[in-house]
Amino acid sequence: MAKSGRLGRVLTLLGLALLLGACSLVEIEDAALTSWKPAGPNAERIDDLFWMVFNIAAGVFAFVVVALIVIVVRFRDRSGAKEPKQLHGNARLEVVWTVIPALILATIAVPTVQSVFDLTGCDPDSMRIQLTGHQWWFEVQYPDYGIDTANVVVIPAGEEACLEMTSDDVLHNFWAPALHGKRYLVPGQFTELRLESYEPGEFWAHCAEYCGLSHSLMRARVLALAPADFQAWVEAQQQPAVLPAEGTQAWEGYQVFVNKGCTQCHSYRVDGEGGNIVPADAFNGPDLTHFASRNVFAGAVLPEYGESREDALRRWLADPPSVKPGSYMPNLALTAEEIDNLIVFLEESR
Ligand code: HEC
Ligand SMILES: [Cu+2]
Repeated sequence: MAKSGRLGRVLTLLGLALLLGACSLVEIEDAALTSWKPAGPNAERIDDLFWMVFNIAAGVFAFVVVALIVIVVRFRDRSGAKEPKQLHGNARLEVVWTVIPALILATIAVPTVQSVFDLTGCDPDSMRIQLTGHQWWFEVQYPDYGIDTANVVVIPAGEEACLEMTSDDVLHNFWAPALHGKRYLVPGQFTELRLESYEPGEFWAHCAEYCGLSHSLMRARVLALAPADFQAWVEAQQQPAVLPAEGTQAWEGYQVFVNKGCTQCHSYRVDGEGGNIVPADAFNGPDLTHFASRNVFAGAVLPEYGESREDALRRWLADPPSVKPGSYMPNLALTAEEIDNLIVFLEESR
């Protein structure tokens, strides 16, 4: 065999091995962005459609391959065999092979178009959640409850919640594959996405449109809670922060927070004295009132797998752009002591 032919074969085999290797990732906990495990009615609808189309395509493939093999074997050139009968123009055959594919395409088109319409927009009665894309994190607001949080979209299980999505800067896209397909977040427009999970659970999401340097670090979570737990979560989020007692380390951290520029970008709701901290709009960062109630932060990329929250926070506060290139949270040149105090303060902000 020619050398280049052999190389081609080896490369093909390697390519196939890589491709198959990717399938094994599906079972790993870390590869949670799989669309093979629908966990709600909308994702299930998409999954059903996918399998229907796949099965039809597999049937067509099998038919073509079998027909090809039969023809190749039956009409192969044998010594002494006479040439098979030559046909030209068979109206019946041509009608059949036009009508059958047309029927197959119609079988696919009708449920596809129906699903596209059914999956677009929300039930008008469903709970509204506003999702705003920022480079590189998701802001999550509940207008009915006056809640402002980040990166973790909390919904009640077994009910539809409606994401009303927009962007503060460039195009983003929200994709929680266990619950739905992808949909754009467009500056100056609102798009809707219905989110529903059958059972309580935590689902991974990712920005699915390239949006700048840290696009790959713009993730999110959907946390579906049992309805009673959801109510409890709402009530806890509605509370203003409890300020730490004077003289404690958390209090020292609060002093750093109000004196080191954090409040230029981060809101923090406190009761009474001093009132709410609301930064100028131009420098919007996540609301930190209940920071510690979120299990992930900084676009749901921290803490990294296996890292403690404290280590992750320390890394983040020391130099955000080194964790997320291009981050709009600058390195504020904090001392180690300031960072320690801030961590205690933030981790008490439940
Ligand atoms: C110039 C604006 C700006 C300033 C000043 C700033 N931040 Fe941030 N901060 C941000 C932005 C933007 C993000 C979101 C970054 C991301 O996820 O990509 C962020 C994220 C965070 C987060 C993660 C929040 C979450 O839930 O994802 C924490 C904690 C935080 N900042 C703390 C602080 C502290 C403490 C200070 C003061 C020492 C501070 N920030 C100063 C803009 C700022
Ligand atoms: Cu993005």
